[in-house]
Amino acid sequence: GKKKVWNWASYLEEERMPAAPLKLFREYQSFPQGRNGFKVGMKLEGLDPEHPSRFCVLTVAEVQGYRLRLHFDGYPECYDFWVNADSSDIHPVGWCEKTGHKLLPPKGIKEGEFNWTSYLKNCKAQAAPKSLFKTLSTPVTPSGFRLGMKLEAVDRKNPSLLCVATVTDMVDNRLLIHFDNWDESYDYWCEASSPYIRPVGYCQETGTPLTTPPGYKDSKAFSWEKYLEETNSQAAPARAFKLRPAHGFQVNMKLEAVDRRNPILIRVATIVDKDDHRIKIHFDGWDHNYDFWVDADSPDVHPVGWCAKTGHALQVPLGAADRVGTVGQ
Ligand code: MLY
Repeated sequence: GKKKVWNWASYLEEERMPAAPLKLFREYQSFPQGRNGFKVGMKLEGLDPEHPSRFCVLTVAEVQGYRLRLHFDGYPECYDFWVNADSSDIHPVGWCEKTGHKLLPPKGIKEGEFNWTSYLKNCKAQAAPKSLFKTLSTPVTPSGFRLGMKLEAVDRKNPSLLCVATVTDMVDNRLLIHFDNWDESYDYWCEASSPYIRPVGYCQETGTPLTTPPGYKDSKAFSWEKYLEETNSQAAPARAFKLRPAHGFQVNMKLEAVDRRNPILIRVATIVDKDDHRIKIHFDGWDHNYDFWVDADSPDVHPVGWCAKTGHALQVPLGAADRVGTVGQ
């Protein structure tokens, strides 16, 4: 028989489920304004997703639709990762120097010996033009957060823990959260509206246990007042925290989501559960074992039609090609 190609409109009708409405998505999850102008081989600076406090020398290794695969210069391909073209995690060549951030050189080049001009010449490579990077649509509003300020923050790798933490970097409207006396591997970036950060005193007020810095003397009798004094630091002011309202996504809404296990792929997905700030994603046609929780504002979650609009392949439900819209059976 003749097969029609899979399409969202008939699929939604057949499933009798709604597409998640556009208004529920953040701007960077929704349909982009411009094109992805990045080309394979272009070099740039960006955050290491495994160590989000580190800015690294990266090369565009692959382009698909509005996404790019980034490669750490000098390192094996297994560390490559995917971002959207308008990611806040990437910056043009020279950005680190301009903003006073340490740039980790490519493997094999010593810290003090890296220089973009000669490196680009040696590699015969092009720096990704500044015009390709996201420029903030709204100006950065002063936030009340300052470098070194202390707060209570959820350890995202151990989400049951609320811990003593410090703002160790700020870029545009984002804060880098670091856990006191822990290594950088638990660090993460968030906005002032994040549900994962709370002002000093939140745990005491709510009767939640506070995880104190490892090795801190009498952790049982932890006092913020004493700790702030000892560390010669300030608490982030309570007014700086602007907890965002719960998202509006509902169970059964459909969307397009990056497959974490194979992030080159974006799949047809359904929301199967939710809490205030997260949704649980199910990939249509796949076992529920693969379902996973993701922040509702994740850049890996997109409205129905995003792949088609941006020129990205979309993985349709398993078996759909043989089942849906097949004529003459
Ligand atoms: N079981 C983990 C817990 C680490 C928690 C670190 N947070 C508080 C930053 C471990 O001991 O490695």
